[in-house]
Amino acid sequence: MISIALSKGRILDDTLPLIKAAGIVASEHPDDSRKLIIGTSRADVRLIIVRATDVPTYVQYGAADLGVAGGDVLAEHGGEGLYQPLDLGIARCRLMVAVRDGFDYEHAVRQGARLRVATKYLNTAREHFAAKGVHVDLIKLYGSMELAPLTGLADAIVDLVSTGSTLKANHLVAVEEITQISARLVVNQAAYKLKRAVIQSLLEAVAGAVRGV
Ligand code: PRT
Ligand code: MG
Repeated sequence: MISIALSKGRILDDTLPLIKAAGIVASEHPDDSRKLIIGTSRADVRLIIVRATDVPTYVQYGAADLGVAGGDVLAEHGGEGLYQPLDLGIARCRLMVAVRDGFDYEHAVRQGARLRVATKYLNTAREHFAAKGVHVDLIKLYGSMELAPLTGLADAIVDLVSTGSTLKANHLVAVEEITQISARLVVNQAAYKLKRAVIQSLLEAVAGAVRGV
């Protein structure tokens, strides 16, 4: 049996067509089902529906053989025990630093001011600001980062931006790009060795779907 960990939401929507092209069709749409384990058109493949941030954990411990996770989640997790053989090119966005419209970020950085930065990406943010030599106090949030600069919780946020409309609606502006993000297929390293033939053929089929062939 091969288990694939997927999260609901945008990654799922973009992943289902890719695995379908690889011959794997979910027997129920995860959005319409309360089931957390969903069978597929292939008797030897099942889908496990987990929180986006939990995908690397399921795959790392081998509770799922494969998974699809955003580059943001993987960077924050650290990727231990995971192969990352395939960039799926889906759920694309950018990890950015953003501030309230009118806040002079460049000036604050030049002055060597200690910035308060709210984010759910503590590790990634810590590395980014350390590399720039900017002193920051990081505040961990679990969602709605955009609220932090508006309420005085933080000077800046580190968050994902795709269309930019959430920033705009909240009078925030992006001032720095940390990295471009897309979702990747990840594989448990031990499973890759033990179930090599079946996982390899699955990877090739998904890679073909990504290339559009
Ligand atoms: O919902 P849950 O807490 O379980 O997890 P989640 O919210 O992290 O999951 P989900 O499904 O929202 O996102 C899963 C993955 O999608 C992320 O890990 C990213 O790799 C990817 N992704 C791509 C995004 C976005 N684009 C994105 N725009 N994830 C979140 N956003 C949010 C962003 O945080 C911001 O609040 O959308 C808002 C900005 O969008 P725009 O279009 O207004 O710029
Ligand atoms: Mg969400």
